[in-house]
Amino acid sequence: MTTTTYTVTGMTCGHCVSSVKEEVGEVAGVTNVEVDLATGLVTVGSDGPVDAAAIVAAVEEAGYEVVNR
Ligand SMILES: [Cu+2]
Repeated sequence: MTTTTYTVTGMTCGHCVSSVKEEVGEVAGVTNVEVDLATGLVTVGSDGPVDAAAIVAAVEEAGYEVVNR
């Protein structure tokens, strides 16, 4: 499994975490999503390459922003 980490701003509570997990989890190829609320780190697991732009779009769809795109 490959993991890629993104820094997301704007998440303030467990609901935010759930929203990000849900949206990012729907991106093609994504098998696992871990979110650390305190640091804003979102770790995306996949079995193959995942389109980073799709991850950024999914985070934005949830209402948050990726800092290190
Ligand atoms: Cu929240």
